[in-house]
Amino acid sequence: MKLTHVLTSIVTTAALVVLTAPTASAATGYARCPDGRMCVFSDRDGTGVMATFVVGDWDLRDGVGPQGMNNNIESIWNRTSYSWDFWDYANGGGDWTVMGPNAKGNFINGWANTVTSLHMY
Ligand SMILES: [Ca+2]
Ligand SMILES: [Ca+2]
Repeated sequence: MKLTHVLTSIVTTAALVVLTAPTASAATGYARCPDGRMCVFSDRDGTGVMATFVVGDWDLRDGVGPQGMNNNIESIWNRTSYSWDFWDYANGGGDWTVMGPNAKGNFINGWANTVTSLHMY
């Protein structure tokens, strides 16, 4: 149990360092992702352009919501407590995959740079 407490303390301290960084732009990679959001990234390992979602986006091609992410997502971090669906086509069409709460990582080959819609359920 003591070891568990030590590890928890280390994680908490690290989180505080991020939160007290001088500017938000100092955060890089996955650390940019706010709690309670689905974060998607244009490159692997949380790098590149980041877009965040509260409930999702039925069409990443249109002018509503984040721009430039259609067929351009290579990694994600689900910081919500819900599962999310990701689809190849707009409006929940085509092949789909599910990312559970706290899922974090790179899309495998075949899913990288294919997502056109995503939604929490
Ligand atoms: Ca959109
Ligand atoms: Ca697509």
